[in-house]
Amino acid sequence: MTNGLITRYHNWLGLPALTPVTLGEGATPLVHWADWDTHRIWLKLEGCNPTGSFKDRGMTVAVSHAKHEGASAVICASTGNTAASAAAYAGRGGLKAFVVIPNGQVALPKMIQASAYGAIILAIEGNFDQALTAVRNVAETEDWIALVNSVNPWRLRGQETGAYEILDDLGHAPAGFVLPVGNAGNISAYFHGFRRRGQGLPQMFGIQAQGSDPLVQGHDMDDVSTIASAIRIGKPASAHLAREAVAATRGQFRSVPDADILHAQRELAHGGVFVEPASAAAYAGLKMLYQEGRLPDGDIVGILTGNGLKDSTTAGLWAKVEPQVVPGESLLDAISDLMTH
Ligand code: AN7
Repeated sequence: MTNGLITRYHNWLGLPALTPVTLGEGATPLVHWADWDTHRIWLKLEGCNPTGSFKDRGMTVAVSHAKHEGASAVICASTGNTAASAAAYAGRGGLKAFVVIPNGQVALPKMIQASAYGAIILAIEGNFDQALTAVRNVAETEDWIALVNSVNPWRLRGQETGAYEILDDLGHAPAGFVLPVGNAGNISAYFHGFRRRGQGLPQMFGIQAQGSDPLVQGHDMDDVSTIASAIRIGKPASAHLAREAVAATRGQFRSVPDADILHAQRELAHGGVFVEPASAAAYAGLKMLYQEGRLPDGDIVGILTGNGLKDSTTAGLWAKVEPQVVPGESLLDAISDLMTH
């Protein structure tokens, strides 16, 4: 099925009749990862979306709607993945894309990706939150340019489809739900998605990175630092919705240190699932909650938001990239040796 999310879930999205701008996003794998005692752990591989991250769910809806309304350009602030997704869908829809990044704070592969799709990349001296303020001002002033950050309600509507897919795959709501939180759009969208379908709500756990965890601290942060650059965000735009999601489901916001993020990234990768650090944070959080006995019994879904190739140099901190050079004629000896180690 390559029709994409708008065709599949049109009745749930509340969109007017329009021509979708789609790349066949969604329908990502929900992998049964392991059973931990009374918990059945599922991982949803959002890195399998067309641009390698979950952002494509909201972007197909936001860009389709913007084009339908007559916009000729889209703009977003981004830590990288929104930029790549906006660039791809704008390209597909024939719109111009402007992406505004915090200078020096975005993983190089994401910048290459956005640029390859034809976006214009602008950088501001400051953090993501300042970039978001700047693009909001532009979009409020000019009506030909549509803001496609998750403050755009159509982005959130599109991201709700992740919840629809989980319900369709499992046949019921999971007991627990764990995902990484940066600007807090995704957790808010999943909450609304589960609620809209009326098949029950999971307990929702939002995982942040230590050093960039305003929702755990309970206040906005001006200075943020973490190896997980995608979620290096101090003033989550959808903080109020995210708080409602966690409070209504008796979940929690938690944060994990960078060392645990890298460890989780490695553990996932060795099991065949290569994700970027922000996504590994969710798995680190999942393990922490399990060890604390905090997870409810039954199905637990972890959302792995982005592909590992998105920030491959970070994985290079633990993955050995220098090959062992061996003479061709002694390859078997070398392999036999390595097998016994
Ligand atoms: C891999 O691209 O904010 O809590 O500008 O790229 O909905 O913000 C990315 C966020 C998690 C957090 N995982 O989601 C951006 C941006 C990955 C991400 C998040 C992001 P939200």
